Amino acid sequence: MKIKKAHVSISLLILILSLSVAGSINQNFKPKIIIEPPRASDGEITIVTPENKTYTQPDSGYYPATYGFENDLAGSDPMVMSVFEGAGYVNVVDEVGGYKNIIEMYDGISTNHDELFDIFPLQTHGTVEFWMRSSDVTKANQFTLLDSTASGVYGQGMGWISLIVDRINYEDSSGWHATSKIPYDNTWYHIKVEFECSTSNYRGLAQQSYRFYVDGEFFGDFSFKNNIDNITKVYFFTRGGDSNYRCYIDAVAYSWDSDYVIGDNRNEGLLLSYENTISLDWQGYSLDGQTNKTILGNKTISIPINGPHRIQVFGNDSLGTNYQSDLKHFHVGFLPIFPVIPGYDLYLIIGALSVISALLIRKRLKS
Ligand SMILES: [Ca+2]
Ligand SMILES: [Ca+2]
Ligand SMILES: [Ca+2]
Repeated sequence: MKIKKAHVSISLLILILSLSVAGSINQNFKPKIIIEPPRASDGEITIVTPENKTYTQPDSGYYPATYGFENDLAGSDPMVMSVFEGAGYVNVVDEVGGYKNIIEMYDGISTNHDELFDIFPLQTHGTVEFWMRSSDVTKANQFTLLDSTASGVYGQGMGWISLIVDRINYEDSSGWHATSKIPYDNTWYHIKVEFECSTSNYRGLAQQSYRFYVDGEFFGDFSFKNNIDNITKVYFFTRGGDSNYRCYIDAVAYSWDSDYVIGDNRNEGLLLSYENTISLDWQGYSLDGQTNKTILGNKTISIPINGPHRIQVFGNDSLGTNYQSDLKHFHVGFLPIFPVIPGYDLYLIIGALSVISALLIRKRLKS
């Protein structure tokens, strides 16, 4: 009887062990997709992506942002930001270094520069984040935030930040300084700037100060170059005296954009793309039946949580007629990250359990 009991215990032990091992190996589960009936549409708007499938990874090279340039044509100026092409051109290009739909600023002469800029509602504090890359970091690839009195890059502002002479340099109330950060040619950098003009202590910042992060590495806090009480412009620009290089920008995002969550542009998202057969004055989309978000066209959205989702695009024309696409169903099934048990550890565990079992049997047989 005692031997039988020991047998039952060992069998149970092996069963539990087998189930655990099988469970940790079988990670390629496919969750069920719930298909709901689509709403009627006359085909004026047709969603191309997301596709009706399970996404296990994001759309490569598409970063969610306030401005991701997904709706711009290669070779054209961006619709959502302004340009000054004093030294060459500022255009949208399809892809550079794996990043899709980005801005290229080509500076070809040493007597003028290029600018990509945007004017937004006055902010007393906030965060601006984006991706930046240069074909030559010995030459100046610069950006700054300016106030409402500024009419160009030399106007009043926070101070300039520049990738130049193989360093990241910044300007504050006492002049130019070099950080310890060494940038490389043809490398994308994620840059985040936090600023505070007022006394509201935004993210712990003192009045008229800023800080920035490069790929998450912190630099700050620095006093503003000028005593300004608002920020309303962002400028990216090349340098007059430098020439024959390219500066790239993507995924410009603002903390005051109610449709954007700071941090989301560090990771790739899903591309919402669609076609419309009629001209639309207003366009928007709704994810999972949430309130419509206004868009100008194709847009990268942040990855929704694992599970079934539905998305729909709406629009209206100049006569006020409303249109809608069919509902597009898709599934997000990113694989959960399980702690990995290496093979040799597994054999060690099985070996140890076998020894313990053998000892137990011996003990029981003796008693
Ligand atoms: Ca982009
Ligand atoms: Ca252009
Ligand atoms: Ca130049």
